[in-house]
Formats: sequence, structure tokens, C-alpha cells
Amino acid sequence: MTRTQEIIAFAEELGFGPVGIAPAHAFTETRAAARARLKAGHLAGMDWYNAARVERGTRPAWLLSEARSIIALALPYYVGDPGKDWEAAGGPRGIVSRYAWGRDYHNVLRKKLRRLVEFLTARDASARFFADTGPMLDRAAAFRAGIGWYGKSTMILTETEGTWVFLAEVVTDLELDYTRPKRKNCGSCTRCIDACPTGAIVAPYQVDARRCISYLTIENRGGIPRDLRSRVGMRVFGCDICQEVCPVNRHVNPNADDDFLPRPGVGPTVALIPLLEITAEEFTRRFQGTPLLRAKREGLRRNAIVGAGNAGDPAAIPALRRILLDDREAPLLRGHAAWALGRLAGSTALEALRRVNVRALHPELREEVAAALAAIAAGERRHAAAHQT
Ligand code: B12
Ligand code: SF4
Ligand code: SF4
Repeated sequence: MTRTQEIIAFAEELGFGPVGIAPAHAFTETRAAARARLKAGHLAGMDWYNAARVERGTRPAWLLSEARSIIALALPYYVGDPGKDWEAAGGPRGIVSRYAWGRDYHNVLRKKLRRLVEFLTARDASARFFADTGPMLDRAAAFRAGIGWYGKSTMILTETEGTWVFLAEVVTDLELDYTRPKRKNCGSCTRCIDACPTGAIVAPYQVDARRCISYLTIENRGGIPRDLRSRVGMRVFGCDICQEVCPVNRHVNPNADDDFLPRPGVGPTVALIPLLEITAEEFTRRFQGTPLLRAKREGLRRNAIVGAGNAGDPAAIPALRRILLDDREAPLLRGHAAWALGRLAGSTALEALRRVNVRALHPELREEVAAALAAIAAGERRHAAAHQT
């Protein structure tokens, strides 16, 4: 076995696959693409994703002096389709992205990456790992090492695991044998672009995060723009639509660590109504060690409120009403509750919206209440017109 084969075999033993190896020269083209996307404002709202990060992340030699090779790694997380247990029961349910059904992948990846780095340092190499939160552009490394190719959704598509992989890399000073980039592409397919409910894939290979449900429900610390709320649907954490429609994912077999199996309290769907007023203690107890913590309690409640508005189930009205009328609640949540009540309409929703003391409200919240009342009035006019014809 060559040294390269030995490393790949060890990475596969850890559960990674596909694994590839690329030379560690600078990612000049990727840097230009990332700079252009930053300039266009496509990553706005994520202050941590900035020009300095792109400069560092596209120069492996700045991350490890004497960097010669990048071991690019994919960790599969597809665990098959959810069973019936996750449907219906207990009122409206919010949809959770597949990557967040189980344990937080950062912890799972980190453990495995540490072992791979130890394997290399025991052979007198220098090595450093990166994954997701690190500055490297994980997809660029994966593409260069040939573990997958770029889809128009910007996802890396792999032959065996489709898009359902987490990406990571180990940069080392070892000189290794390199695997080649794949020459595949999407051809004339545009399914992901057509299916994206918010029009976030603004051009092939370009996602505008400000419209992407993944950003809106996870990273976003502010409001979900009113014109996008109905399109977010029941998604309370992330979005998988551009992956679900991708033909490359049609024949993927469940091939993931047990760590990624649904956990009690999380999984493919979560009951929405209990999330609306979840306490800080319950939020931590239930979501500790899962990716959902990233949205923070206020973000998850905001998403649940939007989901409840879209679910059309009047069972959510009492909790939404309490949120709207409680001036100890954050204006952000009260504003979204007003919107959800406007969507659900009905006499109790209307009563709550009329009862709120608009003059004492923050201007943004006042505007939300006015828009919700206008939405109910427009619905009533449509209803009356339909009856007349
Ligand atoms: C910021 C970020 C986001 C942002 C922005 C996403 C985006 N597309 O930029 C938001 C919050 C929206 C997001 C969402 C998601 N993310 Co994210 N995210 C990241 C992060 C931290 C940086 C990505 C980045 O650099 N974007 C900037 C732009 C410049 O890069 P890019 O969009 O990837 O674009 C590339 C291609 O378009 C290509 N390109 C550009 N022009 C052209 C032209 C041609 C012709 C070609 C062929 C290619 C090409 O080059 C670009 C650079 O690599 C990475 C982790 C990391 N450290 O890299 C994870 C990462 C990309 N995310 C990941 C995941 C899983 C997701 C979600 C699926 C989560 C979910 N289920 O909700 C969604 C998918 C949305 C989508 N379609 O991208 C995985 C992707 C795995 C994979 N198979 O590709 C990563 C790698 C995390 C990880 N370590 O596993 N994410
Ligand atoms: S994750 Fe959802 S919202 Fe974002 S680009 Fe894909 S389909 Fe569109
Ligand atoms: S859905 Fe089609 S266009 Fe989009 S990434 Fe998959 S193959 Fe490419």
C-alpha cells in the first residue's frame, strides 16, 4: 500500500467516503467567485462570512505553512425516509432539514477528523483539519479533489451519496498522489432552480442567502421578510427542497452513522404548537447537542410562528394571541404572530389584532398589525365577491 492508499483506507474506516486528495495551491477562481458573491450582497446577514475569511480560506498556505496536500472528505448522512410516526399526530408539524435529525454533525465530524490528524502526525506529518465553521470553502476543496462536482444549486453532488454529505478537509505538508476533479455537470436540468420556493437560486451556481430558507430559518437573527413567509411553508429549520428534487439523489442508499438517526424530540418533523411558547429551559434540554441550537430559541419560535400561520390550523390561535398581546415578548415575535393571525383569520384572530394597543407599539410592530388586518379584510372581500358570482 502506498502512503496515499493508507490514508484513504484509514479515512474510510472512520466512515468518510468519498475521499479525495488535491494539491494545496491557492483557490484563485473560488476566491474571485466568493468575492463577487459578497459584493452582490448574496451573503449579507452573515457577518462572520466576510472578505477576510475568504482571503484566508482560499490560501491553504496561510492555514498551514508548508501545506502540500488537501485530503477532502465527505461524511454521508442519508438515513432513509422518515416513517409514518413523524406524520400528523398532535396538530400541525414543522419540517426539519435532514441534516439536523440527529446529533450535531460538527461534534461527529470533529471526533473523526481529530483521529485522522493523529494518524498523520504519528507519521511525522503536520496536519490541520477544517469543517464548516473553518475558513476553507469546503465545496471548493471537494470539487478539486474529485469527490463530487458542482450542481446548479451550488451543492456538491457525489456519485454514491448524492448531495447528502457533510464536507471537511485535512490540510497536510505530505506530498501525496492526487485524485482528479470530476468532469460531470447538470446538463440541461434546472429542477432545483424551478423548485426553489423563494427563488433563492438566482442563477445557476449562485444562491442569494437572503432569500434561502436555510438562511432565513437558521442564521437570520431578524425577521423573515413578509413577502417570503408564506413560501417558507412549514419549514422550521433549514430546507432540503433543492436536494429532494435533484435526480442525482434518486438512488442513494442509507449509509450513515447511527449518530444521524432521528433523536427523540427532534427528527424529520416537530409539533409546532409546543414550540410557539417553548421556555428557555425546555429549549436547551430538548435541543442540546443537535444543530437546532444554532437557530436560538427566539429564531425557532419565530419559525414556528410562521409555520403555524401557514398550517391553517386554528388550534394555534390561542398561543399566537398570547404572544401578540404580551408586551414582555420580543417585538419580532409579536410582529410575526400578528402576521400568522392575519393568515389564520377568524373572529378570535381578528379580536386579538383589534385588541392590541397599536399606539403603544414599536412602529415595525404597528405596521405588522396593520398589514395583518388588511390581509383579513382583503380575504373577506374576496370571499364576498366569490359568493356574489
Ligand atoms: C455560508 C454557507 C451557507 C449559506 C450560503 C449558501 C451558499 N450557497 O453560499 C446558507 C445559510 C444559505 C447555507 C445553506 C445551506 N447549506 Co451551507 N454552508 C455555508 C458555508 C459556511 C460557506 C459556503 C460558501 O462559501 N458560500 C459562498 C459561495 C461563493 O460558495 P458556493 O455558494 O458554495 O458556490 C460555489 C459554486 O457555486 C462554485 N461556482 C461558482 N460559480 C460557478 C460557475 C460554474 C460553471 C461552476 C461549475 C461552479 C461555480 O464555486 C463556489 C465556491 O465553491 C459552507 C461551509 C464551508 N466552510 O464551506 C456550508 C455548506 C456549503 N453548507 C452545506 C449545507 C448542507 C447547506 C444546506 C443544505 C443546509 C440545509 N439543509 O438547510 C443549505 C443548502 C442551500 C444551498 N443551495 O446552498 C454543506 C454543503 C454540502 C454539499 N454537499 O455541498 C457545507 C459544505 C457545510 C459542510 N461542511 O458540510 N449555507
Ligand atoms: S435550500 Fe431551499 S430555499 Fe435554499 S436554495 Fe435550496 S430550495 Fe431554495
Ligand atoms: S436538480 Fe438538476 S440542475 Fe439542480 S443540482 Fe441537481 S442535477 Fe443539477
